Amino acid sequence: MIKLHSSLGPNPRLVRMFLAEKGLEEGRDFERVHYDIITGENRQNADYLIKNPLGTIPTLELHDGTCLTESWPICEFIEEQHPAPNLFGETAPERAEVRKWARLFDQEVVVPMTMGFRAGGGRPMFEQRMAVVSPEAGAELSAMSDEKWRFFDSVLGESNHFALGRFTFADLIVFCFANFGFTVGWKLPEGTGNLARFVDTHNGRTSAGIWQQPE
Ligand SMILES: N[C@@H](CCC(=O)N[C@@H](CS)C(=O)NCC(=O)O)C(=O)O
Repeated sequence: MIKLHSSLGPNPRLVRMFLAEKGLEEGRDFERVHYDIITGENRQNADYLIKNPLGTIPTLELHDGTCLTESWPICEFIEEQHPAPNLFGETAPERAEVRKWARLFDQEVVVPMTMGFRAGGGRPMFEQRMAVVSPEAGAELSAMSDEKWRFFDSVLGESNHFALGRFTFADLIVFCFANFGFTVGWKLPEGTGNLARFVDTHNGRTSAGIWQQPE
């Protein structure tokens, strides 16, 4: 059975939600192997570092031992293996649209938000394991990401979908990083009522139950 090396956090949960959206079940279609990232188990386990030299989670380990890393490419792999329901677009222009929003969000929100978190609230956990910026720079990065959350709120408008007028990977990544924020005490920035409605709506998805599960 394929193995998902998983933990707390938005990236493994993004992949788990994606698997759930595809109707793939833990225990039946894949095995989940849990790592305690609070204690840094993922960066101390020599076997895991062979699978993913960066030590980050998730990794998808295939039947033949091939290890795929980085949550977005893992999701694209799953999409190719399990095309229905479609989550990345049916045609090349549709896929470009979905990837455009995912790429913008990944660069403009995920990078500053996660760097800001590691330099602020996440500092005790992260400063021993990677370079983190100063608390002041972290606060600036968090402010930059909040400004981009406002941009995403404005482009969302009255829709609950960033691309193709239906649920896609672009919605999934935004939903997961909002939920990650909530788990670490972050709140949607003021004036982002569209995103609040978007999160409420997608909370109703069966796959979103993953955010309520203890690890
Ligand atoms: N770019 C990677 C990021 C992976 C990542 O940072 N994962 C977090 C969990 S959400 C992690 O491993 N944190 C613990 C650590 O870095 O030691 C991806 O898309 O999968």
